[in-house]
This record gives sequence, structure tokens and C-alpha cells, in this order.
Amino acid sequence: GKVRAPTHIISTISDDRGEEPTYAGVPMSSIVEQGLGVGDVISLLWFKRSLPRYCTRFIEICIMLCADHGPCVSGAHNTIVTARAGKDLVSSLVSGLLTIGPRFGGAIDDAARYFKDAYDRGLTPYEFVESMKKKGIRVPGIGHRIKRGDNRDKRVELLQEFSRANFPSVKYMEYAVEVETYTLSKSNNLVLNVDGAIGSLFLDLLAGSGMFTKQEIDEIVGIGYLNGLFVLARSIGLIGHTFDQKRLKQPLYRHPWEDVLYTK
Ligand code: Q5B
Repeated sequence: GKVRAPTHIISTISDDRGEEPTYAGVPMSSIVEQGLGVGDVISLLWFKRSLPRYCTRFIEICIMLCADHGPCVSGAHNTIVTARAGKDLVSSLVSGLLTIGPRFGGAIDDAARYFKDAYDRGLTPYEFVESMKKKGIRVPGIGHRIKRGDNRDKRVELLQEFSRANFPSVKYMEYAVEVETYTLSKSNNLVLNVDGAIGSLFLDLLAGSGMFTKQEIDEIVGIGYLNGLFVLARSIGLIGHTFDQKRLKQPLYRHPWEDVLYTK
């Protein structure tokens, strides 16, 4: 038989060697002709399969709802300061993206991990939250700087409405809501936030769609795919903030002395 030189790279998601590029084996022309959207492209390139329409629509809703959250959040702030320092688009974008992490936007994977573990082990919300407290870990997906029990996050409500109407099961999200009911009894800022809503609902998508084996779900949650949704979505807003600052010809940003506590 043929002897093939060993390769240095293995790739399984896309191929541009033929007449047209393919995503997970699906030709580009078929994606366009079928009228598929960015949710389908994410399904093919991240999950290597075509997902049902309600799943791809859910992915698209996540992207739209997380695209931006105003100029005051960590990511937009960094991007604005960088753009005003005269840096280029990519520098301004990555400077914002680099703030995404466990406190800001990057709690989706951990929310999915902890909610899944607690639900699958049958922990009550009380047992779950108190065990996290004992370990000194904040519950990922819970808490917000400006959202409150009496000023809920509209994005969370929209995601819940869509999934209650379209998902076969929302057991992980309902568990997250029970956790929120308990945390809100402790403090009014401990709402289920957008990271927690996406993390718990993506578990429901993975477990309820019948498109993933248990082993695949564990791998997706273990590797941590879900922060990718926030990173991808927020890039849209961060690029917008970069253009906005350039269009407005904003000068170099310098933080006012009055807003710094100089102390020994
Ligand atoms: N406490 C988000 O905290 C924030 C607790 C908690 C138990 C918790 C905090 C947190 C987990 C990470 C998470 C995603 C840092 C947030 C996002 C996207 C965004 C952003 C935007 C957008 C806020 C006051 C007291 C303390 C804490 C306790 C707080 N959180 N206890 N579990 N999860 N959450 N991140 O307001 O006794 O006084 O010491 O880390 O899910 O990022 O819009 O801004 O789209 O851009 O700074 O929405 O909740 O409150 O740190 O002063 O805490 O509450 O231990 O108790 P804050 P702190 P004590 S969505």
C-alpha cells in the first residue's frame, strides 16, 4: 500500500482542498442554499454536527444578547481606553477580550460544570450553595454588579422564555432558578446572571436534544466550550466600541486624579 509521511497536524472540522470549502463535511454552497445561519456554522465547526433549528436559534439568541452591554463593563472599558491610545482594531479588540474571565463573562463553563455536578448528585440548592461557601468558591453564574432581585436581567428572562417554549427539557435551568431563589434569600444582588442562564441552558440543550452522548457532554463541559459563546458575541460589541472611538476622534484617555484614592 501507499506509505504516507507522518503529519504534524490533525484537523477534523473543515477542509478547503476540494472545489469548495466544507465545514464538518457540509459544503459552503449547501450552507448558503439551505439558508442556514451563524448558529448552524457554530454547530458544524464547534460540535461537528448539524443541530436542530431550535438549538441553532438558541445559539444565535445567545450571540445577539451578549454582543454588547454598554461602555462601562470591563471589556468595553479596556477596548475604549486602548482605541483612545491610538492602537489598531485588533489590539483594541484583544485588550477587551482579555478581561473575559471568571468574574466577567467567562463564568459560563464553570456555571455549567458546577450546576451539572450539583444537579446530577441530587444536591438541594441549600446543600450546593453552602458547600461552595465552605470551599470559599463563589457560585459561578450567580451575582451581578447592577442587576438585582427587583431589577432582573432581561437577557436571562428572554433566554428562559425561549427555552421553556422550545426545549424538550429545562431541568438544569430550573435547578439554577432554585439556586437563585436560595441565593436571593441571602442577598438581593445574587441573581442568576447571563453566564449562569447560558451555562445551565446549554446543559439542557446538550442533554435534551438527543444529539450528544453522555460521554460527549462530559467532554464538552470538561474542555469548556461555552465561554466561547461570550467571547464570540462580545467581539461584535468590542469591535463596535473601537469604531465608535475612532469615529468620535477621542483623545488619549487619562483617569482623573480625583477618582483615585492615594494612600500609604
Ligand atoms: N457574592 C459578578 O459581584 C460578581 C457571589 C457571592 C456567592 C456568588 C460576583 C461574582 C460569579 C461570577 C459570575 C458573571 C463579580 C457575571 C457578566 C457579563 C455582564 C457584566 C456586566 C455583561 C459581582 C458582595 C457579596 C460578598 C460576596 C457575595 C457575590 N457573588 N457569594 N456566590 N456568585 N459572581 N460572573 O457586585 O459576605 O460581603 O463577602 O463573582 O457569574 O460578567 O454587565 O457588568 O454582559 O457585560 O462585585 O453582564 O457576583 O459583589 O464582590 O462586592 O460581593 O456577595 O462574597 O459577600 P459584586 P462583591 P460578603 S455576568
